[in-house]
Amino acid sequence: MNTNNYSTILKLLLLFLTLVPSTSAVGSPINIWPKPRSFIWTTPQAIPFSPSFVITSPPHPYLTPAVNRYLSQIQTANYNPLLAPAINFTASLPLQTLTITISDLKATLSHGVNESYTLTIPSKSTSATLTAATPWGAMRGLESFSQLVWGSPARVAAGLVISDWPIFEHRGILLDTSRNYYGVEDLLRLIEGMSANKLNVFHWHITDSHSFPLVLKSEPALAGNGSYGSDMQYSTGDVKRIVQFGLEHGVRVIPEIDMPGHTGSWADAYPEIVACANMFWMPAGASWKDRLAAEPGTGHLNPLIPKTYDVVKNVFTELTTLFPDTFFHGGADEVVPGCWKADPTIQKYLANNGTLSQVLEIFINSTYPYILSLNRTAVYWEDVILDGEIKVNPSILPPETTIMQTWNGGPNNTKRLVSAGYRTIVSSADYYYLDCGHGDFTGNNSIYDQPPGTEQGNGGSWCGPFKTWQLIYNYDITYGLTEAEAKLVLGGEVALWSEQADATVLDSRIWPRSSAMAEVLWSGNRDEAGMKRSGEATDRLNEWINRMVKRGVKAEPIQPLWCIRNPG
Ligand code: CP6
Repeated sequence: MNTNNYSTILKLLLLFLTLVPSTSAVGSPINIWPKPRSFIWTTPQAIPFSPSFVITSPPHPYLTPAVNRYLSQIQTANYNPLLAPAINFTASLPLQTLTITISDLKATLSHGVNESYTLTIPSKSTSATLTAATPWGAMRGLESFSQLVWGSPARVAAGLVISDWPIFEHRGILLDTSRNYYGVEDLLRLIEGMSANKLNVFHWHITDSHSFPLVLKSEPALAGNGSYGSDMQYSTGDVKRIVQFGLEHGVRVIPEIDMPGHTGSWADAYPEIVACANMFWMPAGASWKDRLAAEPGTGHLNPLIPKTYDVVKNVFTELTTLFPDTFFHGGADEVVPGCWKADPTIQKYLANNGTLSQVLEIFINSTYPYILSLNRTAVYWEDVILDGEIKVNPSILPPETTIMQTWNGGPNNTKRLVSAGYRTIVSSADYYYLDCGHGDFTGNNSIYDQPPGTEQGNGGSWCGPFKTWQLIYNYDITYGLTEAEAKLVLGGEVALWSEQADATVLDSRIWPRSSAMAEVLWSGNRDEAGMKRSGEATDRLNEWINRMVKRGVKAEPIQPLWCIRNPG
């Protein structure tokens, strides 16, 4: 047999071995979450660490702290898997070095940055290598490496090559810090968990009608009067810490200051710029549609008052000094007729044949160019152009400089947005809303005073049903799109709205359900044969939950331990 044939057969064998799933009642052969796009691990082995194990990398303001963090995590590792991996602990050389090489050290953490990496851990060498295009790819590779470490004394999987890169560039979590407050440590723990799951966007829904916790030097009254109290605010120092922490974990922080709706809390500082701020629940005779979430007053900024723009521009300008990311979320969801209609200046405008949609257009036309002038890309909720009585003409929001985020209507709305040419972020409420708590929070005793069948419209159970990890895992965010349309889907975000959540439930509402989305957006939800990989994913997710818990993230269980010990 000539060497050519020999190597072809070897390649086929490698391919075969990587394609055949493990069926034995031992741990999954590769317990990395999200599962890598491709790996070769022909003879599963594991090697110990030398006491003087080091990770070498080019110095970098954010990668270096990440390297130090992973090194100390490995040095103190004592993770025991739920199921022992079927791996030979044959006598082998201890690992001395993990050498990181990066081709583009200057790449900044931004949308679309190259996150690919190749990790090689030989079984008969004292050195492993991690090559990446950027520092951010190196962070992803370090995370994979850390998940290959287990046992005490610690060993690392060896004899393998992982080549890995994400399917979607935008993989995020939205957290609402207005309805209930979260401490800075909670947000840092969230970012840490995100990075471990290779999620790269923290969409921070900072403000809403309930409270305005962000301290701004240019507008001190907003948080001064509109927060829940001086102990429930984010100072400039807090924000800097969160953004810095994000950079050290490869997680972008995108701020959302929701407007013109959802601004009731601004009225504590500036009652004159907020319409219907004192409208409690709903005006007499209005339908429930005018009320939306349980709010102190649904509160919409008044687009017809010049002072509104003085405040908004101060907010935008200061935000660019706090948040380096080029994406800026301008909100624009749930602008409802009842609010603006209750305001005398807007009533006058309507009496002169103006429409509510024109009022919104005035607001967008006065704020959108300002966002662009600050070198930011504007992200809006889909409501601004789709459905509802109040929406703008899409021509004022060109797809070249606008990104839409969908939450209504499942795959249909994604299709509508991308077919109109918009780059789209998918946060479908039917799949990706994690906030469902326990029952009615509107203060409306609907279970007692509503006729049967109308509870939904009265806030009785609008957040339900609870979204399971399987529902999230099986959702395909490009369902029904053409190939060209699918290219406009940037990725997805799960959302934790906080009417019924705060730090006491943060970890368990987020994890492991966000891990489900994290894997789908990184490497998909199907095996090599094109079938949904639910069984294999369940075993690996159990292991991943266990590891997250050991690392201090209180992910909730998905099965009894019995099932884990008796797989298949
Ligand atoms: N707050 C804001 C919310 C919601 C949205 N925006 C929301 C709406 C419906 C459900 C859950 C959350 N609470 N500002 C919609 C984007 Cl089911």
